[in-house]
Amino acid sequence: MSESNLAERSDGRERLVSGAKVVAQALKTQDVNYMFGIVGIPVTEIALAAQEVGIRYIGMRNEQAVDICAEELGNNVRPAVTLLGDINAVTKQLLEQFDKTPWQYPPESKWWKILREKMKSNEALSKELAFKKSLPMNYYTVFYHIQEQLPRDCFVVSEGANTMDIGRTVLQNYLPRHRLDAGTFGTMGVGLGFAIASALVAKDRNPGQQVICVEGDSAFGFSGMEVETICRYNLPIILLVVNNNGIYQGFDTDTWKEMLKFGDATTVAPPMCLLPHSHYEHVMIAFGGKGYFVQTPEELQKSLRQSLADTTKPSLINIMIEPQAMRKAQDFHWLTRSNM
Ligand SMILES: Cc1ncc(C[n+]2csc(CCOP(=O)(O)OP(=O)(O)O)c2C)c(N)n1
Ligand SMILES: [Mg+2]
Repeated sequence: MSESNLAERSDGRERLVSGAKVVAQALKTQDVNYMFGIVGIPVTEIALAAQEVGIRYIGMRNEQAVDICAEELGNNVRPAVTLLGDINAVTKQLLEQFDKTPWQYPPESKWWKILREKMKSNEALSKELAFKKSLPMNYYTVFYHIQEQLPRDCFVVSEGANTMDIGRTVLQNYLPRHRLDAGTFGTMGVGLGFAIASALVAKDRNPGQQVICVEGDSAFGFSGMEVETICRYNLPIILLVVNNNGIYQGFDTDTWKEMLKFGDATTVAPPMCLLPHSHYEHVMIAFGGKGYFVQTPEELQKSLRQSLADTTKPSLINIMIEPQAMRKAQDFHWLTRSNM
């Protein structure tokens, strides 16, 4: 038994305590209420110990690592100021300082003016694309119709490339800490985990608050099996898979079939192509949730309305879009094309 398993009792004698219990107790002391993981050795022990001290354990199907360390500061663009510390403590210190010396970026500044004009022209351009009647739909049409029905206080979770980037510009969130997405590093696979965490918070603190998780079809593949987790805990999350048959872009069914005449898919299929017309909604149906396959704005509106109304079950809406749909042209070429 290692030394770390020996804890001193109040009477001065030592007693044996498992490492798992020490971890669980330490987490509990830090006010950790939820633990997410995949059991195996030694996580089973830790999970059991955590449950024993009252931490709720959510068994996942995929996991990702998180790192916070000083060496990361400035390893990208050189910042003017770096802050190293616990984010809660640092934010508190900053807010205290702002209270003492209130400061606001002047609303009449040139920077604000340019920003407001840019926002206005972006909005107008996005609307123009959103109102296009052609089928299959484009990203903007899809997001416009989602935005129309989004509850103001919902959690918006998202991941993907075009799906997330364009989604960020159209889907609004009004409350702080209510948008969770793959962020600056764009690591795929985080979406369903974020959605599950949000749904648990909502369930505990604000029953009825909804979680909308917008996934690219590739992004969904990274942790799609978490749909089983969602159904196991019966979390009424609404998953929207924006399906363009690929990573950034894909082929329609006819092109895919034509392409296969030239050889095996491993040699002729572009690496960003995924199987066209995949019925991801069946993943949800397989575990007891509701699944919808939609191809038109009307079908999208109807299925989203039904999903929002039924808070007893999770649902997945598989939204087919134009496989070659792009983001609108940007001022800089490298912003228009997607980067792998
Ligand atoms: C862990 C990880 N692997 C690979 C990538 C590379 N990557 C960036 S975005 C993306 C998926 C984009 O496709 P999709 O989610 O379908 O969104 P779309 O652009 O097609 O709307 C991938 C695989 C990544 N960001 N993270
Ligand atoms: Mg895609």
